[in-house]
Amino acid sequence: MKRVITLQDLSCVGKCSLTAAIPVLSCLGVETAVIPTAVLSCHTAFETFVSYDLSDKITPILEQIKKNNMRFDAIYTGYLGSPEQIDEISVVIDELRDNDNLVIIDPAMADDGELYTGLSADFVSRMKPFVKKADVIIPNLTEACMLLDKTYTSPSDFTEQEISDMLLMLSDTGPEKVIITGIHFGEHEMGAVSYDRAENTFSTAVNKKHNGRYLGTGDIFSSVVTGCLLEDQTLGEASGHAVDFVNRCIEETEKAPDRRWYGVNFESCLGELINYI
Ligand code: PXL
Repeated sequence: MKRVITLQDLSCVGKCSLTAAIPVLSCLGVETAVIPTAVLSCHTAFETFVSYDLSDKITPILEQIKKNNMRFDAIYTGYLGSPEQIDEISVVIDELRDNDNLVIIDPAMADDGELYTGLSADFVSRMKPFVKKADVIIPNLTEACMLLDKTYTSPSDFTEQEISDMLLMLSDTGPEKVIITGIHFGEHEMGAVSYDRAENTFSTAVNKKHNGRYLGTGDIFSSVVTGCLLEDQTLGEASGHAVDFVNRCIEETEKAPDRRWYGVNFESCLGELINYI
C-alpha cells in the first residue's frame, strides 16, 4: 500500500483540508500520514475564527520521522497558514524527498480572484519559489494567475490558447505536471486542464458547471489526484476522476444548500471512489 504524508491545516468545523483529504485518500486505498500545520476553529470563510499556528511543531515532528526512518511515496501540501510556514514546509520536502517519491503542491491561497482571508501578497511571493520544488502542482485559475503575475478578471475571459500557455509557463518553472482547475467551457460546463511535460501531453476534463462557491472542493480535487497518481494513473486520468468526483460532491450538496459553508457533502459519495481505482 502506498503511503502519503499530507501537510495542511486541521479546521475543526467546515470540511476542508485535512478533514477532506484523509477520508478521500483512505477510500482511494492510500495510507495517509499527516503533519497538521495549524488548528483553526473553522475555515476562514466563516465570519469569525481563531487559528493556532503549529509552525514551531513541524521541525520536532520531522526529526522524529527521520529518526524512525519513515518513508513516504508522496509528500502532498495544501493550505498553509503563513508565509513563514512555507519556508518550514520547504525544509520538510527537502528532507523527505528521495528519487522515487512524488511532491504534490496545491498552492491553496485564493479563489474567484481573491486571496483567502488572512493571506497577503507576501504569501504569494513565497509561494512562487515554493511551487518550483513540486513534481505536480494543482492551482485553480486564480492561483495560476497569481503565480504568473497575470491579471484575473473572469474565467470566461481566458482563451484555450492562453490557458495552454499558462500550463507551459508553470511547468517551465519546475513542476513536470500541472493541472489548472476551475476552467469554464461555455455556459454549462467546467473542469480542469492539465499538462504532463514528460509525456508531452495536454488533457482536458469536463463536467457540469455549478453556480456559486463550494468551499473545500479544491482540497478534495487535489486529494483525488494524489490518490489516483499513487495508483499509477496518468495525469489526465487522475484529473478526470477528480473533476467527476467534485461534480458528484456538489450535486449532493445542492440537495441541502444551507449546508454549503460546512463544505461539500462528500460523505455521500465516498463509496464511489472505489470505481476510480
Ligand atoms: O479549502 C481551502 C481552505 C483550507 N483551509 C482553510 C481555509 C480554506 C479556504 O478558505 O480557510 C483554513
